[in-house]
Amino acid sequence: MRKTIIVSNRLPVKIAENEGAFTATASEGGLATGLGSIYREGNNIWIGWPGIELADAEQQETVREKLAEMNLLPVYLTQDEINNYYEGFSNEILWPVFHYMGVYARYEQAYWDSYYQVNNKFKEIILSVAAPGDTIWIHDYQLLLLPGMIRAILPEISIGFFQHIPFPSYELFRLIPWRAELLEGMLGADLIGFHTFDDTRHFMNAASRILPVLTSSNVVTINDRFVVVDTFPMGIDYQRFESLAASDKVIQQAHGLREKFQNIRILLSIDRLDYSKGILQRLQAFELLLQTHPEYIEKVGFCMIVVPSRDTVPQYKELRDEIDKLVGNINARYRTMSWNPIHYFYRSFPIEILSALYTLSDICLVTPMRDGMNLVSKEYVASRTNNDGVLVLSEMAGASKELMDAIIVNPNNIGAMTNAIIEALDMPLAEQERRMKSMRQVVAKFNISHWVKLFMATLVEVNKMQQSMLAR
Ligand code: GDG
Repeated sequence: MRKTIIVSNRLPVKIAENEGAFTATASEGGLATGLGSIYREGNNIWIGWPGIELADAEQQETVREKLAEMNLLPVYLTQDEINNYYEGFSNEILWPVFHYMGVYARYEQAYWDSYYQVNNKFKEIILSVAAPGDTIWIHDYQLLLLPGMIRAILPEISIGFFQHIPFPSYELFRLIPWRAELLEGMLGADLIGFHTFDDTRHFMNAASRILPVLTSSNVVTINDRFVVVDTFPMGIDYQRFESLAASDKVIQQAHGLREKFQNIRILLSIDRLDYSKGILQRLQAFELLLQTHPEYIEKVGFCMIVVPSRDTVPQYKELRDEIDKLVGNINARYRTMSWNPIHYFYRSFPIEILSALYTLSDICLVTPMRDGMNLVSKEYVASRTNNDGVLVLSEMAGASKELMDAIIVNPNNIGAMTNAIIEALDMPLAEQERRMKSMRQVVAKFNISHWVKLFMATLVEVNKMQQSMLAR
């Protein structure tokens, strides 16, 4: 029987160890939910790193068996591979360059060697289960070489690749010493997907300038094969956020939190700790609001959640220190005996609390310097079941191409962000409703299952076209 193999760096699972015994719990991210309809079916499977370092072969076997029950197959990584392939090449080269922060990149040969080896390790594990006729869907920037590596062994197999982060302009991408190898790796796929039309265009441009390939609109011809490159903006599990917002538990949570913020308009932001998310600039815009519009003192509260991430990488640690300092300064300067301007949390929360915050916040500030899509913006919209609330959204987030009824800002323009917050605070209810309703329609329609179906159906179409070309 033909099967579909999903591949990503990380498996959608959390493994915990307690006195030598292991438990595996499915994680609930949007991608995991969306792809659940695929990998849980029949003999389909999801391959990736389980997020735990296990050197002991017996322990690896125990966890492998547990994961097999969930249709998951682990790729175990050593500490050295985690350091060089994941934290090194993926997060210290590809992540900054693809987010237009080229100066942060560290082009270490050891990172590249490990990236190549780990992609090859993934290939070996895929080949241990893949058979002709199967479909392989590979996700994201940690595995750019993998489509090409599989294609070299199984020339006929169907491969889709989706990149969740931006693809930068050619002028940035060309900086990477291994740019040609990366493009050749990606072009092993039959279908390559990005969140936005700009990412797609940047990829086509880079391919045509760096490789001896032919490109026309959204097709790349390489070694007599053609590869389709197209735009698939990812959605969220709209139903889940809408029904969470309407659930008793969340309503109670929101009510309890609201009582602590009486007569205060709440601004919310939720991000992973990352320099791409524009956290410092957002704080500066909020500070400018308090400085230039003191009438908002004791009238607004900024609830800022930063989820710990990569904080062993020096730049992330520095960013965290800078956030701590700036929040401390603003709070010390503007707080009163009965009011605190910023409620800053450096930790993650259960989804019910996020949902309660989405439902009770008057304004959501999503102002990344660069973001592939940004799902928080869509989750906020899906949670606004009363159709009120205002989204302030960076034009550098992929989501801004769809959520055009947000207040769109350039996150480098601090004054404009402050003005956007004022516009949001002053926005009449009827205007809020008009905008929110229209955004809710978009997020409801183009949800995660629509995204999964569209990508898979396009892959089938591309394969049919390839076969009919071969038959000619
Ligand atoms: C990459 C791209 C692209 C956050 N805090 C908590 C929590 N979250 C959840 C949110 C949301 C997710 O994490 C974050 O998604 P984003 O899209 O905002 O950002 P990245 O993690 O950087 O994701 C991005 C995405 O891939 C998909 O293609 O949109 O551009 O960078 O779902 O709700 N969840 C829980 N507790 C928290 O404290 N439970």
